Amino acid sequence: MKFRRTLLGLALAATALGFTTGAMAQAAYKPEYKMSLVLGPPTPWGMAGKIWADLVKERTQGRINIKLYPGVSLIQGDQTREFSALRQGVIDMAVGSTINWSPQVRELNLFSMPFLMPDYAAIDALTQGEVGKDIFARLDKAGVVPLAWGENGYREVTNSKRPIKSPDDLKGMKLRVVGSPIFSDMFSAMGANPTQMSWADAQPALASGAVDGQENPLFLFTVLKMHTVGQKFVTTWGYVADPLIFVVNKEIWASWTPADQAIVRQAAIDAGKQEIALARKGLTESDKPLLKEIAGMGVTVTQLTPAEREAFVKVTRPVYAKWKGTVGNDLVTKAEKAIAARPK
Ligand code: X2X
Repeated sequence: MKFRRTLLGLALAATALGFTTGAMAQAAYKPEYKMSLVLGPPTPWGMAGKIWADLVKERTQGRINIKLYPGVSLIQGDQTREFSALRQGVIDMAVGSTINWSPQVRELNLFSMPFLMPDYAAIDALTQGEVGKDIFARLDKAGVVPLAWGENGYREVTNSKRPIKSPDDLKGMKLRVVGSPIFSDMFSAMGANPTQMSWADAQPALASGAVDGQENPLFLFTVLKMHTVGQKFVTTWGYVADPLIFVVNKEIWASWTPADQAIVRQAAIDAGKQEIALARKGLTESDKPLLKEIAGMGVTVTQLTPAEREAFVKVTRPVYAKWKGTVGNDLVTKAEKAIAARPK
């Protein structure tokens, strides 16, 4: 009898304790978490955020409630400040592009090295392999909690002037480029006239003709109807693809129970998988329906032959060599090996 009473007492104490820790943790949760994104739904990038937030809400029964802030509105559209804002807690979580965080984490420039990743299997060989783990360790050290990979995609060049088939066609062309210096280096090496600006500034600049062209994944072309702002020429050259990374601010992460951390992590992994499929839709099928859709908008779509592509590879080799040192020789060599060994 005495034994039974002790057991009961223990059980009651444990329940009370469990209740208290649960309630304390609960109290530390914010009513709403702020997720930063550059592109909102219906782009694949925006869907990455939405799917993640929806899964988390559902699986935590609303304990973790996330609001999307597309257009990097928490930092007034200045996407190159997103990583610092995440670290400082101005932003609670984000699905961000490797390009936008590379000013703070130089290793992320790996994915922007010209013609490093010839196909989707090459991207996967990096993000899903040892290189991906190295990059996550680096991000952790830089002060955020990395959870999963997504994809913005292959960045193809569009312009209002002429079909681009060779570096000569780029001569003097004024192109908007993202805020990482490797892009200015590449486009200067190809003979173009690159100007760095945020995506928020790029849209009016395209509309007014202040710039002749830009480069971004093609779903953005159709979502924004870029042919209506004079973008009549598209060249698919697959020179660079930017992955997306799902991350959480470290203090926010630490405020969640281990069970909720596991839910948020798994939801990011699931959302990333779904989103990568969306990002590749229309581009991985053999007849590339997305290119047909763009051609149907009255746009000239130029698909480079291997020989034409090679001319661009050649003029950007010095940029590759220079940035190999900046990114880190060991990491780039590891990436080159992983790509060479990818399943084809
Ligand atoms: O600014 C861009 O071009 C965009 C939307 O692709 C990124 O945020 C990297």
